[in-house]
Amino acid sequence: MQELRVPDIGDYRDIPVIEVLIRAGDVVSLEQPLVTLESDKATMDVPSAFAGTIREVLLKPGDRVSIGSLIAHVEFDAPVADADSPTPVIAEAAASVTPPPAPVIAPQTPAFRAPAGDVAAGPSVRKLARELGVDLARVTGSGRNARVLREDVLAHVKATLSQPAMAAPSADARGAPFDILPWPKVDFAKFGTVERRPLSRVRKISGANLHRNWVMIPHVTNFDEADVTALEALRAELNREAKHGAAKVTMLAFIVKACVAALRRFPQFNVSLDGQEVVQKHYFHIGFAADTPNGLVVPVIRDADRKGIAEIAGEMSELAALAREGKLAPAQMQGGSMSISSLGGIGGSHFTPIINAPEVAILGVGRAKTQPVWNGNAFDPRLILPMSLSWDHRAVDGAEAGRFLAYLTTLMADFRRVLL
Ligand code: CAO
Repeated sequence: MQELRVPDIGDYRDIPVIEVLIRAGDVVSLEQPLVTLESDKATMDVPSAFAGTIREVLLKPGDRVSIGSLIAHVEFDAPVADADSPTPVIAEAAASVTPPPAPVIAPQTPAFRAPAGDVAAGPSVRKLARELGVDLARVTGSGRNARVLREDVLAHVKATLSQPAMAAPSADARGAPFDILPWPKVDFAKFGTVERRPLSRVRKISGANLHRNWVMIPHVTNFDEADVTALEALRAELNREAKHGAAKVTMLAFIVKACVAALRRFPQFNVSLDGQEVVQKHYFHIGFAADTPNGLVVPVIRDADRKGIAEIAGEMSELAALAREGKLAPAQMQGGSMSISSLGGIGGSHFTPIINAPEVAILGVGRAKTQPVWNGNAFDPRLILPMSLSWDHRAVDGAEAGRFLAYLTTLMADFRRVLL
């Protein structure tokens, strides 16, 4: 049987034990924290110097300890004979804290080390967090080096309480929580000059929506290419013929129309999931991602099935202008059947767009490029449009998605088929 005692902890005397982390019968590993002490400057875990079985615990919360105080009796598996045991680390690694000198009770001196999570916060803040049941790892610190202050804990509690109460988890909220690490706290100024500015309102809203959609929807993305040589020739011709002042006929307007035709043929893509039910839509409203100085918004072209190409192009241009001015009404961004995200005017080929819930599919459009295509006898220069379809695997299956995208590319290659 061995004694586990408090090692040299520097100039500290009569430090309160705030937590006892072991019980008789526990099997502890080397350096496993045994008790947590809290001085007026720091919180420290005392790790075990032995791997073994705890036979008796001689401390309780509230006891005060100094160097040499008995913590527990342990029946050890193997003694530690490492004079170079880890350098002591104190939890409060902030500038105000002086680390204690290296332990002197060699060779079996336990080292002091930061508790898991290693959040920078003072003892009184930790105490407050404990009393309020707040996990400090979840609190955003506003102090120097992201140190958590008293106000941060209170703000966290306030924010949590102001969230809508959940009497019982809904079907959508049930499930295992994500056991993920807290967001890294970095003092960027250590690496160079930086400035901080608040997120725009649009980015806050779109970011929260994108995050939810990314996490909750099982996305799959299919890639394909459409030969739009003939369609581009038609578009150019229509624009040449257009009266002065008429809206430009865009590739995107054709794509909207092709999506309507594909939704008609594959109505399982014109749905939303609502709990245990599928809501089948009999309307054809198509959203399109618009880039604005303040972030991404998705205006919706309503009843695109009843509108012609020129009308769709004109409406898109108006909605995109409203979006850039930040003047879109909420109703102009709701009710989509599916959405299109086009980077065709910017560049790039395939990408994986995030579904705009509660829709179940989104089409990503890349930049068309002239490419040599084998026609059986020779290579033909053809204008090839990259298309990426992300779809919700809860609502549709891979074969259906393959057919949907293949049909879209067929329509784009021969737009007369949209009439069929
Ligand atoms: N392939 C090749 N060229 C294309 C193309 C494509 N798929 N799509 C458009 N172009 C060309 C057009 O021919 C036009 O060229 P000209 O000026 O020489 O005529 C130019 O790109 C601009 O296109 P456009 O006027 O037709 O505009 P658009 O319909 O492509 O885009 C809009 C409108 C609102 C979608 C766009 O302004 C926008 O915001 N795009 C970004 C969308 C976005 O951010 N998506 C990502 C969301 S996920 O973060």
